[in-house]
Amino acid sequence: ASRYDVIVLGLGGMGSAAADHLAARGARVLGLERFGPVHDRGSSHGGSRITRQSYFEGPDYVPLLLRAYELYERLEREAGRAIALLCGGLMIGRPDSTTVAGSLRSATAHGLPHELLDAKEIRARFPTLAPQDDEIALYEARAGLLRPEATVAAQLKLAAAAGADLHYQEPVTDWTALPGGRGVRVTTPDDVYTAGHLVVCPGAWAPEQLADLGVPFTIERQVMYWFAPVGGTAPFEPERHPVYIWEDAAGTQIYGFPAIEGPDGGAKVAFFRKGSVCTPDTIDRTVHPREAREMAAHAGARLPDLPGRLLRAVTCMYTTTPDEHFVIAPHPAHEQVTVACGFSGHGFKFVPVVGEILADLALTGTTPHPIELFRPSRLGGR
Ligand code: PYC
Repeated sequence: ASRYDVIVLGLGGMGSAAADHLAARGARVLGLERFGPVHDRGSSHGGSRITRQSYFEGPDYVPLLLRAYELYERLEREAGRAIALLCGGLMIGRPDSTTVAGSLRSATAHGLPHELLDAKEIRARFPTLAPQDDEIALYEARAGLLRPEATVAAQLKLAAAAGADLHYQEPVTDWTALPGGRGVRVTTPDDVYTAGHLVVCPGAWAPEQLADLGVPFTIERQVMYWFAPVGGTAPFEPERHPVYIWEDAAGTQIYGFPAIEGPDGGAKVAFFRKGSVCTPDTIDRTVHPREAREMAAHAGARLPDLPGRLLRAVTCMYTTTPDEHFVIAPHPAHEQVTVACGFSGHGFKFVPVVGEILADLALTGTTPHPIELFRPSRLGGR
């Protein structure tokens, strides 16, 4: 058996961030990943994720977002690759919608730069969009997109360069917190490892890896679609097209991106949180024609030129908590274990700050970042 300071379980967005931050601080780190590096079996693939600061999910997230923006810039510099594209973002809906009212609340509480646009102004500035007369938008110039695969690759590269051992195709079959605070023992099909601390970033494998946490996670199958816009991608290019989240009168949200993959790559759009319950083993990876028709109809009612030909559709998973807030905390039953999970479909923009928090918790037992909202006990957990 080999002994490490910290073992990181899972090397998706959050786990690769933890490995990066821990290794950079000089910890002897082992990362264990059930698939290969930068895979498409979990929740960190699909080419793009939205980033934004006027956060409709709650003003408490804003300080973490401001730090995440700094850390994403640092990651780009250190890894020498482009990750963020801040093309601007629109949060669209009726004035009293969660998307608009919640974003405005965060922008106001934190003095974040933003503009409010009425339907006429939206149509004039962004001619691909066709809002209803009673819809408005909060526009944020510093919103945009992040590239998830590039993020994970950059973090793995930096972690390895700082000395982390990263093992792929090696799932954790068991982990045990040793009595008397003597660290942890982690078992895989290949070996048994010990460490002073375990950081668990299980993504959609949370129900099996964190069964004793007592949090009722729901694993949801989600679908991302790429359409070739009618008339070509030019009006959808990021120089003139923002990312958007668009809530209708029934509360259904869609989100989408500019065309970032060249003239043949189309533009991505998806429903936000309209998934079906699954497990990582039972998820249906086939996207069915009726699903694509529903997406095209909903998107086409708002962006009439977007749904031309369907180019591609890919599934991924959300790990959702009952209140859709994250779980980031020391494990309540084991002080030598830290958990980060339940990102509920809105976590990727926080990846490097979560890495920083996990390194703080694993190495010092505490963090200066505000993570009170993310304690598992709020959900009836232990
Ligand atoms: O967190 O901005 C977000 C987001 C949009 C769609 C899914 N997540």
